[in-house]
Order: sequence, then structure tokens, then C-alpha cells
Amino acid sequence: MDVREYARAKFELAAIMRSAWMGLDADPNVVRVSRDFFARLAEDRFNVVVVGRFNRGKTSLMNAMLATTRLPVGVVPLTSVITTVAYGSTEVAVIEYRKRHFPDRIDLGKLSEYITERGNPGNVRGVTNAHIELPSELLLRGFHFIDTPGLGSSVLENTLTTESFLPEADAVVLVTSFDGALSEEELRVLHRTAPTLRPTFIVVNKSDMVSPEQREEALLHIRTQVSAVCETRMPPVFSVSARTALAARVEGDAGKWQESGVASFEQELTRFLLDEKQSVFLLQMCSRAAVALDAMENVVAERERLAALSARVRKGDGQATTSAAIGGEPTAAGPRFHSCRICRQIESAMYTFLCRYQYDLIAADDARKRLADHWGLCDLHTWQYESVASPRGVCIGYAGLIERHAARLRRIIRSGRERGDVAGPAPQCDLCAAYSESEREITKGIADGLNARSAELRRYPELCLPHLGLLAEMVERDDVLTALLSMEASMLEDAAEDMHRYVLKFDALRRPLLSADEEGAARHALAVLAGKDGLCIPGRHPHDHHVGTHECSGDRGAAS
Ligand SMILES: Nc1nc2c(ncn2[C@@H]2O[C@H](COP(=O)(O)OP(=O)(O)O)[C@@H](O)[C@H]2O)c(=O)[nH]1
Ligand SMILES: [Mg+2]
Ligand SMILES: [Zn+2]
Ligand SMILES: [Zn+2]
Repeated sequence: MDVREYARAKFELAAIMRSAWMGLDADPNVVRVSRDFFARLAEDRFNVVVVGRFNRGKTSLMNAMLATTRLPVGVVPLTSVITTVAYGSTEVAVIEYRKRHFPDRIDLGKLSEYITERGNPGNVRGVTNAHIELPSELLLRGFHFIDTPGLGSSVLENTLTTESFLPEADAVVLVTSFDGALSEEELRVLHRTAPTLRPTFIVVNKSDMVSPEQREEALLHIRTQVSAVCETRMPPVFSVSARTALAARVEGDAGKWQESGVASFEQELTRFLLDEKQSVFLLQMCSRAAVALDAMENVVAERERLAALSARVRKGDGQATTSAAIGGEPTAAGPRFHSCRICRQIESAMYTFLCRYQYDLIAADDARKRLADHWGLCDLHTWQYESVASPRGVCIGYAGLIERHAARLRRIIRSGRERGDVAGPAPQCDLCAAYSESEREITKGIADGLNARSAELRRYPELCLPHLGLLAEMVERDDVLTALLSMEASMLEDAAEDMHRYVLKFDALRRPLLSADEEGAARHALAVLAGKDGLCIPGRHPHDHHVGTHECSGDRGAAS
């Protein structure tokens, strides 16, 4: 599954579920579930859940991998709080409470006052979740690291919180350590995750506490225990020292970092994220969607679409994926359309023309006579003229035309002519004529350049569809035309993706995640179809256009 297929599959999934949930927005439960679903799709996040008995060094390992010391270690964590770590350009922690709608943003240094027994005994503050953002490179790849309260028979509530969170996991990192064998609760985690085939990594921490011989012996024992539970897919087992890794980070010692074993674990986790994350994520979202659809009625069509989509994703599973897509925006590199280059040049030519035109109307008799003879300007250009003219200029320039209309009506009264003539003749708009002329000249200039040497095509020229059409008629070389069209086509494909992604993030209330291209998606799409706003393109198809006799298509002409 390549980058574009992946994005398409994601949008198809969103469309299926939008259709299934349509009209159900009176049900608060549906609203909550659907919002969460879209949020998940929009963020394209991937939950890596770190579990294990208390004191194994889960938090220390996360600190080492995230190159931080901010997550509190060696503390008794609160029983019921799950801590999520995601990418953010600045360090911050957001605390959510059971009884309050509005979360608190706190300094990361104060985190232990909220999520540990010592700082927040018995959870008097009523914290339910802590979201941490860190500018850590590893998180940039689009996954969330989730620290769970330790498993342990002595703290039943911890175990329950963590176990109930397991279904949210896209990958599980089970952290155990050399100072004690795999515990019963840790084995139970494997029992639960093994049948789901959820990717699982086993990390044995505190290797610094044992001799190499003891280490080998312990690892062998752990592998035996694990293989008894995980029959179909044996998770990889890593021997690490989070303590050594943290020291290596602080000292900037690359050799020590390798030696700590965290380096190879991180490498394997990253490789997994790059190679398998996409399809695993999509399949997981498909099965979430299937669960939601199962509980609904009248969604036969949606079920069929989902089944087809799942089959497609499964088929693409295992094939090489393009690493660029992980976490980030899958199609950030392609050519984007912001505004048409021909439109921009016409706009500037038209502005110059308009300023001279309004000056002539004040200064020259024959300009005023010409305006009246041509029955003025088209509606759009009338107001464009007004935007550069003064009221005095309008009164000087237009009085003659107004008088001519008055005389015309008097003539109709006298002669009793047909009602159809009451509005008056269509203007032969001078500005439309000027527009057509500059459009032709500018496009011809570009076409001449392209005909002479194709080298100019190395960059996408940004053309609206009407102007691409006009240019296509003037380009003589087939190879150049093909290159132009294929650039436009991929630009349009990217634009459509931006539009889908905008809706997805908007529906998921994830507006802060919008990129600049997505923010502009709506306006850019319309400008591709209709040219630059405020510019009137006379005649939808340039060859239909006859200079001087055509009305602007933007206004009155559209009605006829
Ligand atoms: N010797 C040694 N101690 C470690 C290592 N990793 C963590 N610890 C210690 O183990 C204790 C628990 O660590 P913590 O990360 O809070 O464990 P958690 O409860 O699983 O999150 C702390 O006192 C750490 O300093 C390690 O690799 N080697
Ligand atoms: Mg911890
Ligand atoms: Zn254009
Ligand atoms: Zn006009």
C-alpha cells in the first residue's frame, strides 16, 4: 500500500462512517463515539502502551527513549491515571479532571503533583488523564507513548485500569526486569494480547544489575515462559538498562547508548512503525468501525463498503510501504495550487488598465462617448470600475450613459415597443475586451516559452483549469502538454486529499492540526475551477468567446 492508497483508504473509511452516523447527532453517545473515531483517524495516532509491574523501570525507559527527564520516576503512580505522551513543539502537560470540563495546562515540572500518590494523595484532585507534549524526535513519527500505572496484585485498581486500557493499544511494550521473573499479571497481559496478534515487544530492564551469565539465564527463562503463551507469534525480547541509557543521553555517549540495549529496541520499534504501522492502524480502525456498524441498523451498504475496504487493506498488508507517510502528512511534497499564474498577471494588467480607464473617463470627451455608445460595462466590471473611481469621476464619466438610458425609455413609451427591450442592450464591455486581450497575450507568452524549451516545465506553473485549457490550445509540443496535464492532475489529487483531510480534522474538532494547505483547501479548490476571485473570465471556454460581444460569465451572463 503506497502513500496515496493509504490516504485514500483512510478517507474512504471516514466517508463510510460519516454516512453510517448521519442523522444520529441527537444521540450524545453517537456524537462522542464518532468524534473520537474521527479524531483518531485525523490524528493518525498509534498508541504504544507501556505496561509492566510497578518499579520495573517503565517510566525510566520512556525518559531514555524520549531524551527527557521530565516523567517522574521512582514514585508510586496514581492508580487510575493514564499518562499519554505525544509530540508537541513545546513542553506542556494537560490535566483532565473527572468533574471539570476544562483541562488545566500545567508546567511539566509540576506533573508529579498531579499523577503520583505523594503529590496527589488518594487523587483528591480528581485527575482522570494526563496528556504530555514533548518536542521529542521519536514522537514525530506519529505515535503516542502511553505510561500505565504498574500492574501488581497488591494494587488491584492499578491492574484493572491498565487492563481496561489494553484494547486501546496498537502495540504493547511489556517492561519487566532482571530483578524478578515475569509476574503473574505480566503473563496475563501476554495472554490477553497474544490472541489479538497485537504487535508486542518484551523489554527486560535493569541489565546493569546482573552479570552476563545471569542475564543469559534469565533471558532464556523469560523466552520459555513467553513462548508458552504466544504460540503463533513470538514477540521479540530485548535486554536493556534504562539507567545506562539515561546516563548515555546526559553524557552524549553514543557507545554507551548502544551498550544500554535501548538503541536496538528503539531501532526495532521504529522499523516496525515504519513498515507495519500503516496497515496495522488501518485494519484496527476498520475493526473499530465494524464494531460500531454491528450495533446499528440500516447500514447494509456501509457494511459492504467496509468489508471491501478491509479486504483491500489486508491485501496490501505486508507489502513495502513508503516511509515518508508515517505520522506526518502523506502528501506534503507534491505541487500545490495557490493561485493561477495567468490569473495573477491578468489581475495586475487589469488594475493598470482600469486606473487609466477611469482617468480617461474624467479627462476625455471621446472616452465618455465611447462608454455611452457601448452601453457601459458589464455588471462585474461596473463595480470594479467603481472601486478605483471617485464619486466625482463616476458622475463625470457616467452621466452621459444615464441620460442615454432615459432617452431610450422615452422612445419606448412613444413607440410602444416590446417589453424585452426595456432593460436595454447588453453592454459591449471595454474591460472584458481588455481582459481577453491581456489573457491571450500572457498565455501566448507562456506558450511560446514552452514551445521553445521544455526546461521551464521542471516547476509546476500553477494554472487554473480555464487557463490550462487556453494554454493547451497554444502548446505545440505533445511531450510538454503531457507533462503539464500530469502535473495538473496530481495537483488536483493532492487538493482533493487536502479537502478530505480538512473535513476529517474539522469533524474531529482537531482544527489545530490543520496544515496551511488544508486551511486553504476550500478557496484553492474554487480558484482552480473558476480562476482568481474578483477576476471575471469572459466565456468559460476561451474559443467560444468573441471579444466585445460577450457578457461576463460571472454575472448577468450566467443567467442567460
Ligand atoms: N539499576 C537500575 N535501576 C533502574 C533502571 N531503570 C529504572 N531503575 C530504577 O527503578 C525504579 C523504578 O523506576 P520507574 O521508571 O519509576 O519504574 P516504573 O514504576 O515501572 O515506572 C527507580 O528507582 C529507577 O531509578 C535500570 O535500568 N537499572
Ligand atoms: Mg512509572
Ligand atoms: Zn487562471
Ligand atoms: Zn466586463
